[in-house]
Amino acid sequence: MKASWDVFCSVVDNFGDVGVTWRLARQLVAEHDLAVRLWIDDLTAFARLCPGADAEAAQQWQDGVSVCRWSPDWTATDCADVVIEAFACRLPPAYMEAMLQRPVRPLWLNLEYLSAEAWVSGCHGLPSPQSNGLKKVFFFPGFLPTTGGLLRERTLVEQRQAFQLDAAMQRNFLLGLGVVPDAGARVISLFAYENPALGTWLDLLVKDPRATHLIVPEGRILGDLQRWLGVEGLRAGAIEKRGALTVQVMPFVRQEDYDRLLWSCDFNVVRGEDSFVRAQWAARPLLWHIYEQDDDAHWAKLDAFLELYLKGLPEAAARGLSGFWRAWNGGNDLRAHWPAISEYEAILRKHAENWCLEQASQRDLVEALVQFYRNSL
Ligand code: TRH
Repeated sequence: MKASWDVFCSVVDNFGDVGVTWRLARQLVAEHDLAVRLWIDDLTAFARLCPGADAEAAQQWQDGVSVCRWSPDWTATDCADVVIEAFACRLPPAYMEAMLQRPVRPLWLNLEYLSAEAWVSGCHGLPSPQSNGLKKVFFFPGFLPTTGGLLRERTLVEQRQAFQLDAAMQRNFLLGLGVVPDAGARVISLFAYENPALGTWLDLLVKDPRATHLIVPEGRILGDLQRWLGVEGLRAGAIEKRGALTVQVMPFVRQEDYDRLLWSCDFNVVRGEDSFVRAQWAARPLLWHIYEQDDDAHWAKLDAFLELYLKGLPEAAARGLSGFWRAWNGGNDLRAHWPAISEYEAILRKHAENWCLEQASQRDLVEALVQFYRNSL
């Protein structure tokens, strides 16, 4: 019999929680043939990433995953062999009771947020005995072999490489989104949180000798973009031209298409956790708009990643990239940093490919989870 896995996801805000768990659940089914239920408390967020989904259904099948609405009034259900509590969401008390009653206790894992900080290696896989007698294990994604690794589908890198070698496929994909960049234009995707300094970068792109086509999925950055453009009611479908810069707003697309968009671009602005990882698999230079934390804990995370990522880059390129990332995340003027990124574009691109291949040579997160379960038996 197939092992059963329950993945619990509480949507705090944005799309990262549901984005990560949906990807994880699909991969458990597709690559390991497991019986997976994904419990989500906000199916409207899920339906944005998986447009065929029903935001009202108590249960539905999507890509072989049983997607279940996690409603506040919990109906008793059997617990699975493996229980994943994503990002420390709290399991329903009745479900925990079922875990306690089970003759063979399930493996209970808390899947943590991604961080490149050094302490992660020391905490990955640590058990935490609970007062009710159950034991929870902390499972940390990460960039080093001493962590749980990153979500990466088995053939992802090959698919991405084939796509990037095929100019017609890229053109057709963009055409399908209604995007037709001018010949030779630099194509950039922009998926970020609010940033009042956005205009300082766009001003440079307007005057750049090279044309830029900026693709902006609908979302939180639109307010700043709108202010800079001096227009109102900016929404999907809008195309605005200012000097050498064309700005195009597009609708949110399904996760697979968002991947292809990242693969099609010369530079990707990404945020949070999942798009940040996907941009690394896209092997193109990127900017990470990190999710801001109240106690400023995100700065340590940003610097820890930069320390790993910048290794091997010429100093001026590394300085340009880290300056751009830090200025962006601080909401500061971006003009001093972009020229180096433009100048070192080819080097940054090669570096991004090397980084992708180095990361892809490590075990992926789902493989690591499945192995962890096997070892626990
Ligand atoms: O939406 P986010 O800002 O999510 C954040 C982070 O995960 C953060 O760490 C967490 O604490 C917070 O949520 C609660 O960014 P993220 O992680 O990149 O998730 C976006 C998801 O949306 C990702 O799976 C990619 C997907 N996506 C699409 O499927 N289509 C699209 O068109 C776009 C722009 C994104």
